[in-house]
Amino acid sequence: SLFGTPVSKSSMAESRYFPNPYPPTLQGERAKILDDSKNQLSEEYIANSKRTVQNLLKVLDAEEKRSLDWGDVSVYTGVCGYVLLYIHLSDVLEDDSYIQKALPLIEKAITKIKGRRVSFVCGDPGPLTLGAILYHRLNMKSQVPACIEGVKKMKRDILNPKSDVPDEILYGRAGYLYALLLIQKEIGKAEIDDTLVRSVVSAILDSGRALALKERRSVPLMYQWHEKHYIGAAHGIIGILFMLLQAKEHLTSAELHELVKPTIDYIAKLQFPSGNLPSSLSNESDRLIHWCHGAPGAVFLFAKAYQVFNEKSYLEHALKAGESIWERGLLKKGYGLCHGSSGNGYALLYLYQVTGDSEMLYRAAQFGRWCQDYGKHGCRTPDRPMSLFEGLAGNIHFLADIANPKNAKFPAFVL
Ligand code: GSH
Repeated sequence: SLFGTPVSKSSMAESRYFPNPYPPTLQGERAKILDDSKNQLSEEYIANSKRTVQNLLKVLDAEEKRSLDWGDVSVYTGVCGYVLLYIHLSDVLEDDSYIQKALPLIEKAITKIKGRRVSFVCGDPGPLTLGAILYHRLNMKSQVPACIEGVKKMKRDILNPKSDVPDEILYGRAGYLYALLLIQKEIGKAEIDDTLVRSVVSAILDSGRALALKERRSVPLMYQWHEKHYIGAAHGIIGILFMLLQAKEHLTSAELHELVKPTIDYIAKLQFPSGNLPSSLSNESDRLIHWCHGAPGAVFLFAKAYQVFNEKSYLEHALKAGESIWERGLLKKGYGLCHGSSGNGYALLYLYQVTGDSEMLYRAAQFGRWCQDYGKHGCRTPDRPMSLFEGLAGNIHFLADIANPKNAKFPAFVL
């Protein structure tokens, strides 16, 4: 009715997240999250986190035994998401049994790849790269080259400017670049020739320059996916620029300062007063706060830009993005990495890693506490509830990582 309570835009937006129940600063926080020196997580917090990891792994195990879908071997929602988690657990828990758990999964996954999709997260380079890493670690040396060759073979589409391969992380060139950089880091520089890395970087820059020119943009690089100019980490400019910054040794100084930097500055101008960012250039709404769209991805880009260019304003943009995550980042969508609370927790953790500020560690740890209570908030169940990017496996990855906050890394994204 005329006198009824109007449904305001902000209350619609609010329905996407839970009000953050935790005090915003360390001061006055009674929960024992940080120890007395305030620079480290308390033993109690770490013990809780580790216990939760073990309990949630039992859930994952049972579900995996019941219903493993070999039709999807991707890192994003499929079998290789579990493989990635187990490799991670073998590292952070220093327990080789997880490698043994991953081995039969990767062996079968590699036989199921489809010869399409070029990215680490959604395509063949995921299973192939993880295979190479596992075989390398297990000293099954004869198996490594075929995996790496499989990854290299995909350069054909990547380097062809006429192919319809996009540039973003989830399906495109930046997602392929990640696979190359990961192989170099985990196995050795000799496995992937720097000239290949350079040619992928060039292809990404060429593509961005061409679109900016075609659209007569005032910014040197522009990207689109499915004809939309997405901004976020998964499908957009932020993810592409972040990957380029991680590959900066393969860029010339001119490329870094005259192409990448002005494009970051352009993105920074799009930041809302709240700290969040729009999901695409055509979208004005301050709504999505996920790693895939909005502030969490921007935290990674701005914080990395601060490290690379050493300009304080980037850090300010990153911290502002962090504020919006703190306010609106405990999501009703679930606990996953891509559009859930664990992905948002990783962004807060990255702010801690870049600033060393215990207030940021405190905030990330509160998101960790939320994720320890997985399943208890009445969130919606994702389509692939156990998966790494939508579901439980991502939540476990985050909880296992936060116990060692300086080394934590958002998987398939941060090197
Ligand atoms: N299928 C996904 C799940 O079950 O977890 C949900 C899809 C989803 O949330 N997609 C992200 C998104 O932001 C992009 S990757 N969707 C738009 C929205 O939330 O309005």
